[in-house]
Amino acid sequence: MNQEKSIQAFDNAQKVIPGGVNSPVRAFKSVNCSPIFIAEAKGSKVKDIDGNEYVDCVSSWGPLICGHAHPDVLKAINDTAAKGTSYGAPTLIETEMAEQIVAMIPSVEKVRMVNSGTEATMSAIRLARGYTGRECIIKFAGNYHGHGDSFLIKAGSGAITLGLPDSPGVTKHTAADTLIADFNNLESVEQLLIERKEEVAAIIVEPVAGNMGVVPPNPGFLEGLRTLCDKHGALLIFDEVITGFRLARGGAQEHFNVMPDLTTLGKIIGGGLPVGAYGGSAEIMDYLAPNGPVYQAGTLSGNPLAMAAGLVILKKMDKQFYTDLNSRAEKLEAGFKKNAEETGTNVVFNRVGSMMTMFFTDNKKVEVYEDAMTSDTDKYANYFSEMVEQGVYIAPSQFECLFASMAHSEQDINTIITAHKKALEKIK
Ligand code: KE4
Repeated sequence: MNQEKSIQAFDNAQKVIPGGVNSPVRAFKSVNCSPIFIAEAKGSKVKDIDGNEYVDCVSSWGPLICGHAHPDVLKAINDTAAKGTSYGAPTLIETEMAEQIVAMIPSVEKVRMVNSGTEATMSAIRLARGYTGRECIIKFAGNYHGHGDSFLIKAGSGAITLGLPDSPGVTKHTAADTLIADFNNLESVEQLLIERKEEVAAIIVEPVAGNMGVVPPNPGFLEGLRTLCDKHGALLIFDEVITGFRLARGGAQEHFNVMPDLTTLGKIIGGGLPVGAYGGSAEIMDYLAPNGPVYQAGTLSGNPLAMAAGLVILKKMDKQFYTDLNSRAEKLEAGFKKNAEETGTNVVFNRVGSMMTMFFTDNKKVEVYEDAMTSDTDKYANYFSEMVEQGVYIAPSQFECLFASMAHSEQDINTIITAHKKALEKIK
């Protein structure tokens, strides 16, 4: 692939943007190549500024579950924008979005819109602390909940990708209130709850980890967290910024039938525009200002454009939607596993619904953070470059997800599987 313009663009960008990017993982550092600058996208394809076209498996890190520049989304944005873009006052479409989320997410009775997943998780733990009167939270090593100070301890996603799981700038007092447990290890959670008796306001978890690569909850893990929270008076927060609306209409909590006290959402809700949300029981949510004492606010929260774009997508999510989406993912899994076997490549492949990760590891399983950390990130970097060379755009990190999307055609699926096999053969 000729990427001269992207290379020059990156050089220019670095003069005025830290690292040349507005989010670290986009710098392609862990895959040892210069980042691709995207010019445009449509459906399942993205095109870079050198004119190269790729089948997209990143979906902007999850939001574009129906593909890029969906005509229905563009129409909704255009029609809404024609009437104005933001008022900083209540609008009917915000109520419509809230009603839609309440109808879809089983545990949510009331919901507050914000502008990113980070804002949603930051606000959810503040609400949990305010509601319980307690100060500590428990998170899991390798889980990523955005870049809020309380979460940049043993964080996943771009933080582990760059080897920065703990960030400077987070004060020791803040870090002291974040306790770290091990994903899929209930004993590690109970030990903290006993040690810090009655200090833990909430446990926040990615119900399916997506930010150390995809790591599903072991049977009983989520149920165990629910039981422990009830026993110790802590709130259970499901961070469904990735899994929400992706695993099912009702997200992971519907998929696994485990109900959290608070749910954080993002990505898919905005149809590609900046949105986050958090919700829960009316009793807990009414602790928020202006009804209650816990403060949270935002100039562009509930922005009409983002509401319009997101509602178009959420309203497409019926039973058939998930049947069709997951059948694409199943075909990818079957093809990837067959390729790995035929090329004799040692991998572990984890998939839940339409989110999946192939770990380059000699491990037989990846069930915990330490398993994911055995991955050969150099091998992943070579694999990434080969896939891009063949016109398939995957996450520039071993510790992220590959997403199937409704825009992936049969031909796209075959293109991805064929490229995958050639890439495995090339990097042997
Ligand atoms: P944002 O603030 O990036 O909208 O959401 C933060 C967030 C919260 N919770 C989960 C489970 C998340 O996955 C994220 C953000 N996801 C990453 C990719 N896995 C965003 C990509 C990036 O940082 O550029």
